[in-house]
Amino acid sequence: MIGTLVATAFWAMLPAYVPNNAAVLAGGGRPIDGGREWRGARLLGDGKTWRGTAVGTLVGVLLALALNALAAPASAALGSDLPTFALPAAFALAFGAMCGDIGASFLKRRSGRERGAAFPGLDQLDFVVGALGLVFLVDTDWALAAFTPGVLAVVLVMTPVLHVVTNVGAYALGVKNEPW
Ligand code: CTP
Ligand code: K
Ligand code: MG
Repeated sequence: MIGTLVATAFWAMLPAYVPNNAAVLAGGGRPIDGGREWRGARLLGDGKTWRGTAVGTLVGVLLALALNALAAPASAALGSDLPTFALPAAFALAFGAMCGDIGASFLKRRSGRERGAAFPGLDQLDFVVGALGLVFLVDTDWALAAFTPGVLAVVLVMTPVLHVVTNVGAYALGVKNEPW
């Protein structure tokens, strides 16, 4: 039962988990804020770029489409129905995750944190709030069916753990500048 919930939560959130990691690999180029400042600090900072955001979103959507092709055999193996992703839901999960991360950078700059500074709690959940917020807004029926209360609870507990593990891993591999 809990195994099924964890598998479903991981599957449903994968299109939201991967964009931020893809952005780390693809980042660079023009910052979204164009270097603009607001109230004595950068609006977002050099860590939020057009290219990172676009590539991250695209990778998340493509991953959702790949999962759609695997949903039938994966559901059979699990013995439980895994969700498939309609295009609006796929886009909302991926782009919402990127927006949550961008919103967090806005808040970091407002609170005097430089690019790369940690903001415990926000760092681990910004993209979840963005992804779930946008997908419930854009495709409410799909979101209610995929994210039942049990799945939602697992997502909120599992995501911070996965975030810490992937970021420490990416830092150890030299892909990321900070382990958060
Ligand atoms: N990145 C990007 N565009 C985004 C998100 C991330 O280009 N929308 C890339 C940037 O190269 C960024 C790296 O991924 O430096 C790591 O992302 P993140 O940790 O979110 O950014 P930080 O550099 O730590 O900046 P911030 O303090 O604003 O979070
Ligand atoms: K971040
Ligand atoms: Mg960072």
